[in-house]
Amino acid sequence: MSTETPETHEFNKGRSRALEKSDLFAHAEDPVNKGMTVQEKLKCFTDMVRIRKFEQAALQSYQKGKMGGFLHLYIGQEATAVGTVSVLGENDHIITAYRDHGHALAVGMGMNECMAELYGKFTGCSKGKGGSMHYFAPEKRFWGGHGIVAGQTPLGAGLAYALKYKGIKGCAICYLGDGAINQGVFHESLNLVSLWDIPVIYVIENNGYSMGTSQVRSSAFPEEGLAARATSYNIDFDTVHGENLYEVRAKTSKAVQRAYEQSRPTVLEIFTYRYYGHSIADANHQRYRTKEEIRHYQENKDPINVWEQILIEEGHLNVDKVKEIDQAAKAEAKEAVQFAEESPFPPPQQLLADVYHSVDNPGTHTNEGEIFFNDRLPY
Ligand SMILES: Cc1ncc(C[n+]2csc(CCOP(=O)(O)OP(=O)(O)O)c2C)c(N)n1
Ligand SMILES: [Mg+2]
Repeated sequence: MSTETPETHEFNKGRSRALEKSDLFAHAEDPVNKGMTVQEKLKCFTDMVRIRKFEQAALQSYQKGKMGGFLHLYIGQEATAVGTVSVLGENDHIITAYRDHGHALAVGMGMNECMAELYGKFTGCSKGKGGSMHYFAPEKRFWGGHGIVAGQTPLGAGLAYALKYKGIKGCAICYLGDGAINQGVFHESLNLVSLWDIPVIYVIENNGYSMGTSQVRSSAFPEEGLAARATSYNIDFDTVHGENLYEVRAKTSKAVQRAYEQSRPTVLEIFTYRYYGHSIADANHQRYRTKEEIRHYQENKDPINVWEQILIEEGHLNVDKVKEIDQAAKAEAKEAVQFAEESPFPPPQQLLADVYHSVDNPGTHTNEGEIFFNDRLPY
């Protein structure tokens, strides 16, 4: 069977027409964007550049054989993590799948702890025992980093349920891929969060592919998109052009307000694209999509370039400043590589630690099922 999938390309072309100037500013006047300070706008730009430079450095190290395991790159999708996280408040939580580097840096995790984790070092955010797919920072309300496709979707419902149960005004964003939407557990989650009015936002990061299978070949969907499946559960939904940070923020913010004010869930489908293969092991990714398709996204829909263009138009950025931000991020990533290389591996006696909370903390077991959360949340 040919691995060429012309229908994929057609689909992607359909949703990926080159942007016009009016597209760039279509959501600039949304209250959440109008109220942005210059500093906040530049922070979003810097955060996206940092994610990209971090991953480019990680890729180099991987190719030099410095790390093992999986490495799923987020390059091309940066505005989704940065845009969605940038509208969240102090009681909001996030959880995602294995393509998690972007979300981790967006919530403020450091490059050092993230790079060291890739190297399997004890200074990593999961003490070197999680690797690329299992970044965690509970104190930043980031709950991982999950390898089972859609496995995070009931957990996301649980995070939001806890907020409601405790009477806290907040929400949880649960990210999932386009390949995860056909998993039964996602549908069970949708049913419950609607039935019980749970303030969760499911963000489908539709990058067009589930490993080597295009989205059009794997999922039935109506004209309105994958997110329209939410209507079966009486849940509001929207679609988002993921290359435009203004649009990501505007539509996420609407969903956050719905969660805060009505304790209702939302499904958002964010159209995006990954430039690299599914993981670094996917060396054949140019056999299930064309070079032209990849180039089309890089040239016309790159989230960093689009935001750069917007900020230059608005007078907040110029070529020199872009260079400066770029170089600083590159230097930060280089230092993180050095930190990771110089860090120790976990001692063998730590192998079984951090697997079960009740094993590490004997005597704390109760039937309430809340131990882990109770001593980590500030409320
Ligand atoms: C339950 C389960 N089935 C299969 C796999 C193997 N697998 C890992 S990633 C993946 C593709 C998921 O694609 P998508 O949800 O679109 O996320 P993306 O990789 O594009 O971010 C599959 C099938 C898995 N990890 N878990
Ligand atoms: Mg996908």
